[in-house]
Amino acid sequence: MPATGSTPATSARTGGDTSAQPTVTKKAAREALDAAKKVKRNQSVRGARQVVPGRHVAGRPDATIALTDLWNAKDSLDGSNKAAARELLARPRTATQTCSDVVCVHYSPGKGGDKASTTYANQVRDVVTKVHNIYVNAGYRRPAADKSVTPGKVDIYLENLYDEGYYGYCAPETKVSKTAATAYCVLDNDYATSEYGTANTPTENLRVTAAHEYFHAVQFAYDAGEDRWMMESTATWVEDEVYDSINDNRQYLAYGQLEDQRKPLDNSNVSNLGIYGNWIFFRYLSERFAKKRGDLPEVVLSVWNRAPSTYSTTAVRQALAARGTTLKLQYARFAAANLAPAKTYSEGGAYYAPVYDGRTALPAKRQTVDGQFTLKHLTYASQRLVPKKIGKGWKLRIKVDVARPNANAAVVSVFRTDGTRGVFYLEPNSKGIATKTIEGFSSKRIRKVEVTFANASSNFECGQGTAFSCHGIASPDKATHHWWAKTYR
Ligand SMILES: [Ca+2]
Ligand SMILES: [Ca+2]
Ligand SMILES: [Ca+2]
Repeated sequence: MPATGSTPATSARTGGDTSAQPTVTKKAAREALDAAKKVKRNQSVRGARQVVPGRHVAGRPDATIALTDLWNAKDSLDGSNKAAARELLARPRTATQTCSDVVCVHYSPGKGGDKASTTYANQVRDVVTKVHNIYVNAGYRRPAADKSVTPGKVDIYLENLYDEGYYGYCAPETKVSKTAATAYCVLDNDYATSEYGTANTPTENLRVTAAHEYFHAVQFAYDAGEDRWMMESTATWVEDEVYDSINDNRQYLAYGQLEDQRKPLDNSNVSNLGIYGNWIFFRYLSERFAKKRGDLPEVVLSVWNRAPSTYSTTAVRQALAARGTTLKLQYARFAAANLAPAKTYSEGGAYYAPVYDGRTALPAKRQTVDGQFTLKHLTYASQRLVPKKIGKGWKLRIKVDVARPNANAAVVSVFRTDGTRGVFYLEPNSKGIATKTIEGFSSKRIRKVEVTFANASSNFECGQGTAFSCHGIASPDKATHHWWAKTYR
């Protein structure tokens, strides 16, 4: 145990206030400083390194995350380290500004280096103003504006960010409540195709970056210390809500639970691109609970409204409870949805092909096969059962033993050869047992049956130094589920 570390192990079960930031240890604070230095001083990008499409460079920490971590840790640094943190968190210096009624764009006019054209600065002002208005009209808090530079307006700086390897970032600046902070943002001075490639036009890169980064500025007005996975996945989610036709966020799907369902949804490790890829979870909720406020689905707002008083997973759970449902049910249905993205998501035809964990072919004979999955919190797994040359008159009986059924669930999906699909959410008894019989289990009629288990455990012992919700340990975490499949007639 670190000598200076205090661990407020607040259990979510108590319903207590779990928003208070754990005191950052000196060691963790120095690590945050080193990470931020690495991020801000990388000068080797140009010519030597490709900037991948997206808001970060692959394999390096995201600038917003690194600076937010440093901001949260800065009070635990001393002496020269504190001064270094201040410098890293400082705003860029620019010559002039152009303002709308809500934001100011600061830039140095001209060409070359960090300079930007006045035409481009005006375009940035208009794009960010539009994004700001979409968020505010959708019910979100305005980013907390500073009181000094341009009182009441949010400041955006233009620099040649490509030199640092980024598309953009926002940094928290001044604490305005127990959890909220003001913010300023930095965007590239031109998004030139010679720097960022031709996958998107410069305007498209500006738009999705502004939507993503400005959402971080909004988030800081709720809780600048919120769990990273929720910060990044909702910021990546919102890109496609604001600019539906750019679709840049699809590139991250391979890293989220659509493809990697055994890595917990709330894994906030910065080297894990799943923090972006799990935007698919919020997309699922947005399509399932489609009610909009302004131009955006209200369910994600409902989650962020709860962020100041609790941590990510509990905020999601509470937002779903307010909709008369449970995280357990929705997480299990999300798991089943991901087996058939083209059938469940409005843009699912363009997503990745679904994956499964086990496949068993069942020939035409009386038999019982079985298996088990051990799942960590907020993960799922699926067993595929395929009829092999089975004619008429056969049935399939599935039995499951769901461990800890208060937080774990099983879903059976029947994929028919006519392209239709039946999804059956099983209701286990007090011992966790449930069954489902599929009549007419023939090769002609059934393409496959998927038995999916989901572990929606979402209680945490906070402040344990992990990369999960509230830096905590899920309690309970692992659950082992069994399944049996019997063919008979
Ligand atoms: Ca540039
Ligand atoms: Ca889209
Ligand atoms: Ca929080």
